[in-house]
Amino acid sequence: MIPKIPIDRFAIALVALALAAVPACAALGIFGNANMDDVIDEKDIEYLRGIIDGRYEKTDLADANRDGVIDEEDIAQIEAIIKGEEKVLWILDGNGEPVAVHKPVERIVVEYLDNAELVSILNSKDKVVGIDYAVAKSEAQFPDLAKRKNVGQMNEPDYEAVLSTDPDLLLTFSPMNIKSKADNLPGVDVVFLGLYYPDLKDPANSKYVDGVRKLGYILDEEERAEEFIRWNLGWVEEIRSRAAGIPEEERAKVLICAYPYAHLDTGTFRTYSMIDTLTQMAVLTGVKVMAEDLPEFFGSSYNIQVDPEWVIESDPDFIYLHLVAHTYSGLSLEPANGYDATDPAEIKAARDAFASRPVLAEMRAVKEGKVYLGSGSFRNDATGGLIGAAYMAKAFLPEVFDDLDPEAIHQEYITRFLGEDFDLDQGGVFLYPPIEKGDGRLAGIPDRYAERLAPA
Ligand SMILES: [Ca+2]
Ligand SMILES: [Ca+2]
Repeated sequence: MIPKIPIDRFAIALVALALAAVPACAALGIFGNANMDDVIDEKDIEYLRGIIDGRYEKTDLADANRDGVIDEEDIAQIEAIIKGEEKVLWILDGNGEPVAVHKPVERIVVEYLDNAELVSILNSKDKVVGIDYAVAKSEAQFPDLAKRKNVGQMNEPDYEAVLSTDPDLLLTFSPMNIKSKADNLPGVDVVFLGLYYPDLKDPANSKYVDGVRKLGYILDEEERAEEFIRWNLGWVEEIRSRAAGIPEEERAKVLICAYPYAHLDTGTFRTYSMIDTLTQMAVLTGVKVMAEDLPEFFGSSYNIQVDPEWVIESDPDFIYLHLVAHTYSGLSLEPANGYDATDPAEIKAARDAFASRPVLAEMRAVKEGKVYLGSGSFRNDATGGLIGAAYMAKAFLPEVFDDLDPEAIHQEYITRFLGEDFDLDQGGVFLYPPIEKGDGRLAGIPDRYAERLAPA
């Protein structure tokens, strides 16, 4: 679960972009990236020499060793970063705050799904010495990592448990409490990468992509990070370019809600604002999200509470209910979903319970069977919303995305990037009802349930 945070803390000042010598892209948030592009290389050394001899203006990331002066020592630091031999790497974290990371990093504690996945992607599973509650509960997804020391839920950390693993680095999921975590974990570098900001309107310049790239530098896996970023951005662009052809008046309307709020008759529903990955995924596919008409839509809070009356009046074409299997705060919720779920019976029962609420029965999406339940993995994985968007695209717009196979993208992510043997034809409950691919093959739940779906 994501707490509220202010979103306006983009601390990378882009003053440098006014300079002719600087390319127009978001700067890799590492000190030493003197020319403010997306890599640390020889050009930064040249740029730094230009600053020293007065030809170029100082940039925000030029002071590579952060000692307040720009001199030969910064050139030495950049050379060390290029060789992977730096003792300390200074970065701007996902909140735009400077953080020192001591290298080499050999022992890592990961919080929650995205960090566990990203460390796996960057060939560094062996360095994980501690995991949080959610990863420990996810044995099917993380057969190796789930066996590492479980330090508990990290919303309110057990600091002794974390310290008992003697970590060099703690990768935090939440942008909150970073300072108190750092204060309570002497000798441990606490880093929030910013993976929860995929900005699917402009993903190449997002904090998510920057976070992937930064962890590449921290773990000396820069090339692997770039390989993953290229793959990810390629698919995002594929989805975007197809959605671009949908005329405005033909855009399907989708209501996204958190399942626990939608299911329990609490008198309120929870939908999501534009900064939330769920909303961004849906928008990427070319649909209109119902929340976009709400005044809070462009606000800084992820969640927007709405009345059942608003939900009923909005009468969308589709309802998408977001599930969470294991929360960041250490709870396991029903229905079972994600990699570790194998039988869709629970998610089907959950859908039936929602659709049978009398107050909702007259909604078009309910009557037409266009209510989807989606796994929390889609919001909290390390793909920045890509996999969730691929499933949504196929569910909401099957004609536009006729030959897109979300399961194939998902399987490639698991096999090629996470490095796991997990087979989506055999296990996992990610979307219900599933996508029928023909010939008895399904995407979203294992293929063996195809018969159960067939009309009697
Ligand atoms: Ca650079
Ligand atoms: Ca310096």
